[in-house]
Amino acid sequence: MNNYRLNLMALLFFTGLFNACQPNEIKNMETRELNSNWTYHQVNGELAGNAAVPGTIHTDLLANKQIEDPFYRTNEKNQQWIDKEDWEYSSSFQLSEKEISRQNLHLGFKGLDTYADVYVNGSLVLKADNMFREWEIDIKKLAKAGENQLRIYFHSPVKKGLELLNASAYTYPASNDQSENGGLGDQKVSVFTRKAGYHYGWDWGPRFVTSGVWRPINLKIWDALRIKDVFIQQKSVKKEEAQLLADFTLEANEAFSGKVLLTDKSTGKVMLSKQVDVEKGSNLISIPFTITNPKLWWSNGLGAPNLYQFEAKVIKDNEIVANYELSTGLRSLKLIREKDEAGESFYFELNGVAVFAKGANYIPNDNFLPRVSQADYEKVIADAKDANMNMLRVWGGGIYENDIFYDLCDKNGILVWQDFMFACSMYPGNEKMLNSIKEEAKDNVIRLRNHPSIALWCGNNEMNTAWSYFSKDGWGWKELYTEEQREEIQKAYMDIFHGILPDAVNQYTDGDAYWPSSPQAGFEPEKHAAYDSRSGDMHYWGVWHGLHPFEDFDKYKARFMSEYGFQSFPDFETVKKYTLPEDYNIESEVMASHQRSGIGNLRIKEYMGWDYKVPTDFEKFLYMSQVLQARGIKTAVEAHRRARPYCMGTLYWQINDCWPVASWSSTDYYHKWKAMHYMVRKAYQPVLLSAFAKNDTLAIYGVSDLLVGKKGVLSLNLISFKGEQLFKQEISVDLAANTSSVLFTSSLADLLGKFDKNSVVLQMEVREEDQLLADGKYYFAKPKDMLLPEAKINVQLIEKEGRHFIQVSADKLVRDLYLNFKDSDIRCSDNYFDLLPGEKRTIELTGNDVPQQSDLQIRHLQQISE
Ligand code: BMA
Repeated sequence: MNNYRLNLMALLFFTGLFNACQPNEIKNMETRELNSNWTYHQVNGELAGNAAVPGTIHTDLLANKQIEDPFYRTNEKNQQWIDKEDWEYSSSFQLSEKEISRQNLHLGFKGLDTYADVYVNGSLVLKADNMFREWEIDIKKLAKAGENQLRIYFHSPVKKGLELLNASAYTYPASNDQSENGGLGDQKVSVFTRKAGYHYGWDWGPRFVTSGVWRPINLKIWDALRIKDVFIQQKSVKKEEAQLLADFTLEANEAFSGKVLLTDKSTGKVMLSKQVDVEKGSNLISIPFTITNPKLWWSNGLGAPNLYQFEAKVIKDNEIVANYELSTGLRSLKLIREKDEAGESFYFELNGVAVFAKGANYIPNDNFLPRVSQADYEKVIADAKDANMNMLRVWGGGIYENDIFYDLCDKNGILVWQDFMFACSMYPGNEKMLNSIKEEAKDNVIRLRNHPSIALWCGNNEMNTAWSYFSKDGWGWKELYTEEQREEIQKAYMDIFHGILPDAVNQYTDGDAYWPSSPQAGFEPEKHAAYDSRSGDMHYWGVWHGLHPFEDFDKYKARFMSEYGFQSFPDFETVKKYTLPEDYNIESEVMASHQRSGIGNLRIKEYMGWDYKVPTDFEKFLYMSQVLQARGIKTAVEAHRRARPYCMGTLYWQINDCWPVASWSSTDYYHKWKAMHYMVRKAYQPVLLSAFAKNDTLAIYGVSDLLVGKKGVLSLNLISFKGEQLFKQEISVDLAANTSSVLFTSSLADLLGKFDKNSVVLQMEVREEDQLLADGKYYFAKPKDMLLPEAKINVQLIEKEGRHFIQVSADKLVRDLYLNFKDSDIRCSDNYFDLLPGEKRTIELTGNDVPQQSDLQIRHLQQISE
């Protein structure tokens, strides 16, 4: 006998022994993906080809070279016919005799967009009508051994929408539905269909009302019993002990007795084990358990986002009949709304700690969702984390995101403010619609409820403010209706946002917070005052829409700022990807079609003129728009953070883009950081030094999100732009924990002395011993009034152990220095910064291209002239 056979026998022997004491591997549940071998064809036309599942009709047409890139130049315009067609998708799958003899065969659709008739072997098994729902169909009776046909007929969502619109007694407001661009005149059909609102266009997005199997399809095969769902209810979570309740949803073919087990996968420890008897059908079995000294889940900046991996099993006769895996984090997370002198607080408390929420609003990453890759999701969440964020708001005009989004938020300590998918419109409230919404809420709340990152469920975006049923305010919508119609629309609003949705949150979660509409000045629907800063959350659009100056960010501080923003253009490298040189003018047809805010260009120019010189050169204008945006949002973030604990959150609009466009985003469609994202990273650091001048006094605030107080030294250094040190002061300061405090005040006149405010900068630093806690700069004049000297900039490219760096220094102050490597994908670890005279910075360069000195382009404020 050779060694190989000996080893094999030993292996078999030991495996046998092992099996005698351990339950066997699961034989029961088989899940098979049905995402391959799909084709599509145009129902009333010639177009056909191989299809991707998950996918969309637009991306299939693109892959088959039947249309051009929808995002290039103005291609969107001539692709509006696609959403007026019906499309059919077909595939087949094999089943063995053995498989069809199994007790259960279910076809699962994670998402169908949207009006989809599904046929199995020629029989209609489903008429789907809600993109946000999951569907599962019993195909046991229809399935056969050998080949099985699967066919999905997608009705044009636009034609379906028009049918519903025509059948409706009146139209509904939908301010961002770009019906004209879709060739529909003023017929706004989006509100009739449970489909991502932004597919119909938005003020940062094109109109592509696509169709397709947008999430995976699978086939589930099992016998006696399956674990459909496990929910770990967190009854009480404290440092010493977590009291939990595991809810097992078991589906049995017949009455069944067996053992339910929950193990901690990382330690193998059995958390609970119980003999249960279940009945035929669906059974909810709740079993309490505790974990002593749990590893708590913390948000980014406060601690480690510890997660638990659990595995549930049902065991009978030493066989694992069914299993289910899940991940969760243990934490106590509450929305604290308590009456106080001003009104009512609005903040999140995580494990007993008041969290100042720092983050952004988040929109879908593409118009064609299935092509958003895992790497894209990882990048967006990494960008949030790297910018010191701890919260993202999944905004209501997009989608309930894919599981991976929440997995990444869990892993990276990013709290999620989750809107339900309703935005800037009013929706019909007929029975069919309400039932559909009820099922949609159930599907998504159940799917997402184990994620520790979910902090809040919010009913909708801006509907209550816009509609303002109880007051004269609003966006002029209710005035368009008769008394009776108005009552009907209001009833639908109440049914959904004060009925169905909070009921779903109450019924399916362990007490998650619900907030009816963002913004809202109180829970009751009457509290829709848009700029009431005493209670609730606020969307402050006085800056931008209302033409308020950036300085007004300090006047409108709410309890929680859930939206505010300012636009910029993406950088020239990104613009080049969707334009030709002849388009290089912000008013050109192509650039205008990649700017969806009607007032966008005007606003950018107007604000720029207030603070900066407005360049006529195209590339310089793009650069300046980013510098301007960064300045605006810095002003806002600092004002909100200084105002803690009155204000306890700041989420700017918006972190990402769904196509290459001029928008309020801080990272563009290609995940390239704009000036604002670099700035936000600094403004969101755990400790912030923020200088703020009012009347004649300058106050320097120390804002700390750290949970321990710090004793430090604040150094103030007044420097001329040319490099003379004019004045220096060091002060011992107490930086209080988790709050904002004034560290220093002075009259501006005293600080400046005889020096010209247009030629000096105040450099601020706070250190604890050798550790720099924060630094910052304060300028005394508007950028356009500053006497910026001509500076000599030195740059040097360095390669060290395969990594690339650039070292920059200058003899005089350089403002808003932007380093770019032309026609490359090189990213700079820092950019758009001010360089003090004599300061040297080393910046890492990453990307696929090797940085070349000859490609380096340097921009800074001194170069900008009108
Ligand atoms: C907010 C959002 C979006 C919009 C943005 C910019 O109100 O809720 O509807 O894209 O403003 O206008």
